[in-house]
Amino acid sequence: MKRMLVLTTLGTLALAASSFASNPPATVTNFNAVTGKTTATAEFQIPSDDGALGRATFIQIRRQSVALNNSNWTDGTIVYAAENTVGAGNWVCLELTLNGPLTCNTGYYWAVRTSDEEDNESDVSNCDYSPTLPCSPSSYEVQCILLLPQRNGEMAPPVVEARGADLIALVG
Ligand SMILES: [Ca+2]
Ligand SMILES: [Ca+2]
Repeated sequence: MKRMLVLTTLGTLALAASSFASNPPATVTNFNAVTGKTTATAEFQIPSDDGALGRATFIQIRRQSVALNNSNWTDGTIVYAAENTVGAGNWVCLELTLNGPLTCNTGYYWAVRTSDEEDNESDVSNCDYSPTLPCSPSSYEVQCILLLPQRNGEMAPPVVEARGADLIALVG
């Protein structure tokens, strides 16, 4: 009787592990783009994956002239796409530089979608409308502030792990 109980427990654990693996990361609900004249940054919390066991391992951010959702996600222009090494729950600040500078004085919608190590894609996040600033010379640009310039003697990655409010620098 005791041996049968052990086998039953192991079988349950194996089943749980395989169903976890196909779960996508949680949906980001606090995505915020910050725009300057021709530059943009994004801040949000890295979502968990498979409950409390993991984190999103890949991040993709897109922009579009209309609100982004699961149905029209691939119509958007990719502005960030990279592996993620930051743990779930941490805030990050990312510079959205893929596909070049933005057009000043233009309406843009922004959203993020993450995936796990098995390419399971999360739902598209909340969509943030952040137009670029006027084209006048006095309009500023934005960039992320690297609060941790060094880590263990090595250059820090281009990602900031901290709460969002202080992460955006105004430039120019
Ligand atoms: Ca997963
Ligand atoms: Ca915004």
